[in-house]
Amino acid sequence: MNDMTPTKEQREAKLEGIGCKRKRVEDIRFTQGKGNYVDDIKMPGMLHGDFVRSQYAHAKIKKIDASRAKALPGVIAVITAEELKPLGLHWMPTLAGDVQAVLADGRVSFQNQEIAFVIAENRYITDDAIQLIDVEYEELPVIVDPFKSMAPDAPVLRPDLEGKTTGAHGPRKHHNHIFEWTVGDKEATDVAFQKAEVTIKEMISYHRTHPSPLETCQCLASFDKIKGELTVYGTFQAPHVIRTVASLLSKIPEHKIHVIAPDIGGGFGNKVGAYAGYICAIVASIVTGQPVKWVEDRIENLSTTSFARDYHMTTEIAATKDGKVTGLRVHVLADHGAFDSCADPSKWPAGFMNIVTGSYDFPVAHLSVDGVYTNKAPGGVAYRCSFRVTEAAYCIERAMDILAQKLGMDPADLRLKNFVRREQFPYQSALGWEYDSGDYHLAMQKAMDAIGYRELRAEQKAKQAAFKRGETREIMGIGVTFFTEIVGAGPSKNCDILGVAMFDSAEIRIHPTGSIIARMGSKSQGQGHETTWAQIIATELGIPADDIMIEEGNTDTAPYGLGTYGSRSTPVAGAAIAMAARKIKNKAQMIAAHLLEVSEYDLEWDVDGFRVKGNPERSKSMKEIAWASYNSPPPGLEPGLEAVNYYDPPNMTYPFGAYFCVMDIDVDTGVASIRRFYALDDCGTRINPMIIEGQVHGGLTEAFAIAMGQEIKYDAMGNVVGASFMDFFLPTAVETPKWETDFTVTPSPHHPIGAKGVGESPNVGGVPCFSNAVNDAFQFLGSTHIQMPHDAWRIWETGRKLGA
Ligand code: PCD
Repeated sequence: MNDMTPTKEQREAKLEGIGCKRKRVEDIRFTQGKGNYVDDIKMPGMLHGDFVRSQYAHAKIKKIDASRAKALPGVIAVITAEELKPLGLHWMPTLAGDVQAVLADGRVSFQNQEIAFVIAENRYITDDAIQLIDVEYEELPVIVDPFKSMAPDAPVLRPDLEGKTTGAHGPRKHHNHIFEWTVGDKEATDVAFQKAEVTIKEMISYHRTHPSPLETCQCLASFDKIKGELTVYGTFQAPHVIRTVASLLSKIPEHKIHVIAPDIGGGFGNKVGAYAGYICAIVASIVTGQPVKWVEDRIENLSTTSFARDYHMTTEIAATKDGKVTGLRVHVLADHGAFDSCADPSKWPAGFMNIVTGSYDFPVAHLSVDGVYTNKAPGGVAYRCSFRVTEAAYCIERAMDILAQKLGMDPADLRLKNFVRREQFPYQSALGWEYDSGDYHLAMQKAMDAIGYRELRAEQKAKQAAFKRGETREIMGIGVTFFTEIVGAGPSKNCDILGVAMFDSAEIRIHPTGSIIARMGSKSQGQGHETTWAQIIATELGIPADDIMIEEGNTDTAPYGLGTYGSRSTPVAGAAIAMAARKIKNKAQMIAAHLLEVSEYDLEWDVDGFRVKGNPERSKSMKEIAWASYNSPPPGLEPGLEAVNYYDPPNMTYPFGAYFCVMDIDVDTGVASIRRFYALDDCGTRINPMIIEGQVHGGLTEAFAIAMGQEIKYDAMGNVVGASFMDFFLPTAVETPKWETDFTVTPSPHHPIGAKGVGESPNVGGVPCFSNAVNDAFQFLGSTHIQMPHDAWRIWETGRKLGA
């Protein structure tokens, strides 16, 4: 060794492995407009398809006359339910065990429902042809209010289910009822409420909203009649699942279907499900023998392909006078729209809503959820959330504030008093989950110190007094939130999609010169997997991240995976990478031992290779081992250096965080300004701190949008109002507050590198934090709960109602 010999730290730094703020490698193409999205793909002879959609929310279809459209030059075909019937494709199964009309079968049940698919030479002709199709309707009574859906005389919204007293998730109580799902100990919870010194009860609604990725949902289907092979490019968060579903529905053997998800411009849960557009494009390509592209526009996206939330949560907490929680009871009325096409693991009709006990040590709890049909778009996607976790977090975090108010206690102190304590982990929750790890008190204390919590409360008190004296028209809110998430679906015993267990996978192949290609079952929509997955391999195998190429999204080459949503990639696919790398490392150790002529047990790992214990001068780097694996493997050992791992996680991971929002509200204009927003996240081992920060910024911006304005509304006739960016609140750089981020690190004990997911956390924790800030501001004027979204109009109205 001499001065030129790099130190261990220098060698480690060169790898750009776990913990490094490595710049995002994919951004080189994204920032130069060189990404390759579905709509960039053009094929010879490609046709375009688009939908005729319903003007009405509920109507019988008496007649569809496409003759004028078919006469238009350039129009190739018009497909309606009648054409799909002989193929058995006019209805499709949903992920939630229901069925959904692909094209309206004699009736429409929500506005903008797909009625006919027009195929033409280009998009312009398709759009002109749509105008020429005459649909004759007979209007039917409409239900938009889920609370009216189960009235005895409510119109039947699903005649196809008439007389069916059981659905996919058990008995149905009414013709518009979908399922009832209950968890927890009802009797013990009732007893806790009977004995309670203090109780609260509030109906907490989480309004209907919708993800809004930059790129809408789209696909390009191409059927090769000679080979009998189907190729589908699409904006798929779960490409393999799409391949399996396409094979089951079309009867085309799965090996003859090639599903490719190229670059994706944001997913946010919107691109998990299977939509009518995919089926129609595939059928159209089979029928015409030409490639057919379908691209949604913005209004179609916001009004049809999968809403989120629409949960109405009647929430009760039982507690002692000094603020110890003793029971939680929640009933949810879930508005699923016209079909139950929630994208949840099969056994979970309300997703992971039973994480609703949150970060608190509730001895008993009970949750019941009733799903109902209405005349709204179907969906129920996890918009930046792990299957209803954000609803659960909103519910408990609002309710804890309401309890604090009733007890006259500080909301942060109430939380500190009821947190699951560090020594209780792994913690068994009253509703059945085993939280893997956490240190809530540490995180909360760090956050309170950082924001200067007690001083802020003093300032707020002074402001309130000044307001009451009429000296100011500004009030101040402090939003406090402490959330626990559940991400990484999921152990196969708990979670499957249409019978496919929710594991994930990685395949790593080292080339002779020591560079790597790794292929994954996950699929980035912007998260930065090409950057971070390489970092995990770099640390595990001692090969620089820059020498590692990550490939996702091509079902012909990638190992089978369940895709990317519910922040599951790091907990599941991320674990598969580490495990595959460790298989390779074991083999590499055998090769190194052979090359160094020592026993494997005499070797130790040192950053980027193996050394002989006690004789550090003798070593073999991974690069040398890679070369040797191809030309001089030990006798009896097969050449090459590669491995595949399918990882079935033993448990989910439970990231958590403490969020604080300081908000100033002008009661005369209803304008709320965010003075500070502080987010502390704990996602265990941090792979790339810069990417995590970006994830938190993005998620907080979406949380801000949802809490402060974003909403999909319907009028009494079932017209969807606000499904365009004119009305749907999408914050730009102008509205977006400045974010302060922070962290603690509590590794997951069961994950190979100790990492938990993080992508959704800021949305899960952010929404209640903004809402708690608004509510906190108005509390001193006698308000207990104000429904979201908190746009300026509603805030102004609240002030007026309270006589401010
Ligand atoms: N990380 C790190 N570390 C840790 C964790 C994590 O570093 N510890 C990172 C990773 O690697 C990546 C990210 O971060 O890169 C994320 O992750 P996660 O959490 O695992 O997740 P994922 O699975 O990957 O993804 C998913 C998510 C979701 S779910 C959503 S909505 C969203 C988020 O993601 N989306 C998006 N984010 C994002 N971003 C972007 N850019 N875009 C998009 O789209 Mo769902 O359910 O679907 O609703």
